[in-house]
Amino acid sequence: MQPIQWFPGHMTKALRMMEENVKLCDGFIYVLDARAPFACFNYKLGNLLNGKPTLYLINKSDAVTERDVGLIVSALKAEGKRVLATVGTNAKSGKAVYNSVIDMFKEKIERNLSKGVNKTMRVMVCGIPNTGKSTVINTLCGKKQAMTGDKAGVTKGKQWIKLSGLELLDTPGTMPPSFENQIYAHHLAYIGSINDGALDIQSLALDFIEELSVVYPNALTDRYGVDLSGAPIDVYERICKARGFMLRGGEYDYERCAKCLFDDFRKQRLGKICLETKPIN
Ligand SMILES: Nc1nc2c(ncn2[C@@H]2O[C@H](COP(=O)(O)OP(=O)(O)O)[C@@H](O)[C@H]2O)c(=O)[nH]1
Ligand SMILES: [Mg+2]
Repeated sequence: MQPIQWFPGHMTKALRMMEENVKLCDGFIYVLDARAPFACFNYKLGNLLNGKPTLYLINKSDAVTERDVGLIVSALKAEGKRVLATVGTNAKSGKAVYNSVIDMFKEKIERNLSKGVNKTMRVMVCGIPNTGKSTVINTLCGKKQAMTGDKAGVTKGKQWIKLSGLELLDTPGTMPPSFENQIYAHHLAYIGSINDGALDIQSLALDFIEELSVVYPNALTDRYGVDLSGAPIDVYERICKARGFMLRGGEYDYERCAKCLFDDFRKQRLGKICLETKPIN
């Protein structure tokens, strides 16, 4: 496996940016990608949310099977987490998220009321890139409401979207992905949560082919009509050939093939693929 690296300075900067907003919030909606949910945690930033109530969304649940969603929900619930499987663009999911968030604050709101305090709970949607945070914000509140704030640059304070009984920060809390666990780092690269520009896409494709050949062998054979014998590079070259990704002189166009492979995976053209139904050590 070709290691994926990241600079610690990025982590520190992202952390500093989030810390200020975290302080203003009573709780969080933490968006995970159902295709690699455990990779979506940044264990180094574990303390960031500081024990405040958090609802974990297993978003993009349409991209994996119901059975896998069930396994992920069970694994996270076993860790004592509040979990909900969602499809970010789905209005029904939006309603379910809203209800779960209200439920999450029930005790706190009652405690406040008994002291004569009527305080609106403030929530931030957070998670690593590309998990669907913006989509969830839009579904939760409707685009119209999200845009009703004052113009950027005019207002200095944070923009909050008012929902019934809640206020939602209108900007997502983007957390840096973690690179400690290289299996997770690879999964994040596959699902598109790590900027492709920072990656060696050809060696990534090779690693992806190797993993898929074991866990979802039919995904590659069904889509590209290739057999999986030999080494991952043999399969890679067979896909190049099957797709016509060849350069003049009979060379393989590995780059184009890699892009096509990840595009197919990310758009679910390889079928429903879940890379993690439980934590990987
Ligand atoms: N299949 C699927 N795609 C989704 C879902 N939620 C969001 N997306 C897509 O995932 C991509 C990233 O979403 P975005 O909200 O921009 O992610 P953010 O970077 O976390 O804000 C977009 O192409 C969305 O349309 C979902 O539940 N299912
Ligand atoms: Mg976004």
